[in-house]
Amino acid sequence: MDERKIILSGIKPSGDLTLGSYIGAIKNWVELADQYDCFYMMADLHAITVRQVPADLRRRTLAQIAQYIACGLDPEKNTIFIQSQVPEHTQLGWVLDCYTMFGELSRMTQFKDKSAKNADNINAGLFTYPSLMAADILIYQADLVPVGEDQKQHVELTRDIAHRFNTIYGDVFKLPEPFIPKVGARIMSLQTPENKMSKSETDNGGCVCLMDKPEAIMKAFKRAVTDSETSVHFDRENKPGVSNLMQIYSVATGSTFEQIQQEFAGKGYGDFKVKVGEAVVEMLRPIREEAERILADKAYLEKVYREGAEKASYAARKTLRKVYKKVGFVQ
Ligand code: ATP
Ligand code: LTN
Repeated sequence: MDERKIILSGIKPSGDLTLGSYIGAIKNWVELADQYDCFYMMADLHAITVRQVPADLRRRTLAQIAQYIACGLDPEKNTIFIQSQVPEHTQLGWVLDCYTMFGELSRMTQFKDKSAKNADNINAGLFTYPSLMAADILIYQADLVPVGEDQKQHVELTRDIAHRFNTIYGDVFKLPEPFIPKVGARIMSLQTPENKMSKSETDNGGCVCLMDKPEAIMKAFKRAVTDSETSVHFDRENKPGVSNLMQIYSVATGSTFEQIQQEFAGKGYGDFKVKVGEAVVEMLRPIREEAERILADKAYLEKVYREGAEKASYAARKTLRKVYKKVGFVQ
């Protein structure tokens, strides 16, 4: 019997993967992969809470699988799957809808943000998004959910839903913990460093994608917004642009903030921005090259997601059966 602890995480294929999703989430998935039994999904069900072009959604879902693997997730060791191909998620999602309160969902920051940005399409799925996310996590009895800072609130709600259910029916669900990186939990836009770098907002040059070519990456960093001072030091409040670049550089090179401060003491922002760009180019180069190679092999990709869905479904069914029995559905 495999006694290892379990990880579940996922990303919506709502845009091309960004430096933010890599640093905030995927990089940690890769680092944790050896110690846990891991499930990583393409959250396509969650993606349609915002209107998607069907052909783009399909293309991005496949590209995302190639990028997960290229980042270092071995499909032989990790279960990599597409959320919509494991129907148990939606089955449990409905049950959990009935154990999630209107007030709780109304307080979710992501719901408020997305409603403001999509005022013409505030649909029920956008509202109940967190109960489906809770189902994603609880159905595998996950111990740990590695995500960026913005998803912490959803994991906390997942714990509340699980606790509520367990209080009524006994110990059905394990309570999961969020796993949030110390540096890079919230990478900001290079153009508007007050805002999170986000893959559905790639137009203004503030976003770097994993598949961007070196020239595009260098251009984005050279244009990155800083401030009117000249000194490279960490001050998130007053120097959001520079502090963001320091976080990115720290993750890409392994240097501490102090070492970065020393390295650039007396030098201008121009130098600093070029160095950050170069470090990111080198960090992403092997990922892009490997992802392009994998994406060309359609048969391999299909094998990965078919086997992934089978393994995921097998694990998910166990929890779903238990839940159906507990709530009183005829077996
Ligand atoms: P969208 O713009 O469609 O909402 P997104 O760019 O915010 O997408 P998600 O799919 O919501 O990306 O996030 C994928 C994972 O990466 C999540 O765990 C999220 O917390 C993390 N993440 C996303 N953007 C960042 C960021 N800028 N900094 C740190 N982590 C991030
Ligand atoms: N809500 C997440 C994507 C997501 C997820 C999950 C993350 C859907 N289901 C389960 C962790 C665990 C997002 O917007 N990034």
